[in-house]
Amino acid sequence: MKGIVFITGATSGFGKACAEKFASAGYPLVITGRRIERLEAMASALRAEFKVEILPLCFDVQDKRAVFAMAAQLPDSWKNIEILINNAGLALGRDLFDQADMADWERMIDTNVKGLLYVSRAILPLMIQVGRGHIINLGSIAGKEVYEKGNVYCASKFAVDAITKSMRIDLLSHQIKVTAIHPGAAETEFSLVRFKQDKNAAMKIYKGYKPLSAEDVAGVIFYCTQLPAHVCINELVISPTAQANSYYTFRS
Ligand code: NDP
Ligand code: 8X3
Repeated sequence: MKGIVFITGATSGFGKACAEKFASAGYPLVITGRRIERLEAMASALRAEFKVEILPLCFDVQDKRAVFAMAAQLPDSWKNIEILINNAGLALGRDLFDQADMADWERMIDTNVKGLLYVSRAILPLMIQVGRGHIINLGSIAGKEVYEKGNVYCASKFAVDAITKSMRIDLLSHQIKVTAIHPGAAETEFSLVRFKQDKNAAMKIYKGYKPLSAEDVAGVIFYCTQLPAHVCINELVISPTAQANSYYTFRS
């Protein structure tokens, strides 16, 4: 029997593609997000297509109480969590530091940093009890190099990078693997969210080259989880071939 995969931000993009990838390989899944109608539709579709158990859970990762209540209420049969994919996250705005909306800053920090911390702390006792586990944190190339108007989004992903490294050290004695995945430009709902539903601004990001797809990233995440117990990929930076780093993208 395969261990359970717990995915945050499973209603869209990388999280949804991970849900499909792991379900197709026979893993039982906990899929989470704030949009309950999407979670329920996905759960029905994945159960029907792949004959796997799916538990949809609706909560906001920013809400510490809700996160810990969710973990406390997990039915016993859903406690054998082997893989946690800390994927829920967002960018809001692309503005100069002195002009950015501070409410956007707060939401990015609350979601990308504090949300990841809450979910990890809530789920970790289950992994520690079983004596194994693998945590995958979604960072970004924005957490490797700061770019203009990236300010707090970049900072939140630098934090994910640092948290991943310190988790790996502090969880050594529990033999829990910790991996950071740092994608470059990938076409998901990410830019629509960042530009607050402005479709033109969102589409411009992906013009003139082939961005990563959610499935590209999910495939890499899946690969990282399939290695022998003594092998851990610490981090991977993945970009479209047309993108060298945060500054250089070749557009036709
Ligand atoms: P999407 O916008 O397609 O998906 C984001 C997911 O996060 C959604 O399922 C959303 O679910 C969930 N989410 C957002 N806020 C919350 C919250 N407060 N509580 C619970 N769930 C939340 O984006 P991506 O798939 O592209 O992004 C996934 C991760 O990858 C993010 O951490 C992002 O920063 C990172 N990333 C993305 C890149 C890209 O170019 N696309 C590149 C590098 C990293 P719901 O709205 O239902 O709550
Ligand atoms: C998303 C990639 O380059 O837009 O994390 O910051 S980027």
